[in-house]
Amino acid sequence: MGKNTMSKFKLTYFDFDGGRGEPIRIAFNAAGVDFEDHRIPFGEFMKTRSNMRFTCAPVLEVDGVAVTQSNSMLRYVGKLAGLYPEDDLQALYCDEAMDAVEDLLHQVVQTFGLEGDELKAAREKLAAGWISVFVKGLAEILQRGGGEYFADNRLTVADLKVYVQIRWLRAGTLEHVPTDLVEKLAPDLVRHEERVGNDPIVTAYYAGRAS
Ligand SMILES: N[C@@H](CCC(=O)N[C@@H](CS)C(=O)NCC(=O)O)C(=O)O
Repeated sequence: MGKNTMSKFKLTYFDFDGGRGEPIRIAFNAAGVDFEDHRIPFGEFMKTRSNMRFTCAPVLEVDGVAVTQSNSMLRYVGKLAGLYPEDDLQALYCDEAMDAVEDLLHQVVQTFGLEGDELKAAREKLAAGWISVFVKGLAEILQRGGGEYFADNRLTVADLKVYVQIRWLRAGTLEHVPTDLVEKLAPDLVRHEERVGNDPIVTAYYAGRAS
């Protein structure tokens, strides 16, 4: 069987241009494959999540059949788009970067829902702890890939996943996490964010979103 570009795809995720869903949206666009970009308000998610497998978003439906796990989806859509390495070792490098971002997200979400001094303390601990660990680790594997991309010496879905998260960390969305933390710890990741943000695959996606 070849690449499945004929199915009906529906991606359910939150209504913001980030998180686990965003790299999948960009990859669908890069593949030239139509998909239903089903964006749900957080309140609706909380009401319906008990009906969702693993009670989590995103969910990708392929011809009505639901699939979970964002990195699995990203690999799949990456293959449709030609943005996933065919070489096994390069695929391993690509997967490592994507899974590292997943692990980081699991640490970050522990601080959601906290308030006031408790939030401040948790976020400061997170910034000095897990965020620093992951930012430095990602910079290390970017160097292994040659310094510009994580795998295959070209843009892959790993670059899309890291780009979305570094952009988010630097945008100040995460209260009490300094926006210059990434620049201080890993300037190469900031250059990477700029490189990927200026890639025609990414600019084309956002140009389409704006119109
Ligand atoms: N391993 C899953 C994790 C999914 C996950 O944790 N999704 C988050 C949203 S990004 C979620 O459903 N969060 C709601 C919550 O934990 O309350 C994946 O990669 O898709």
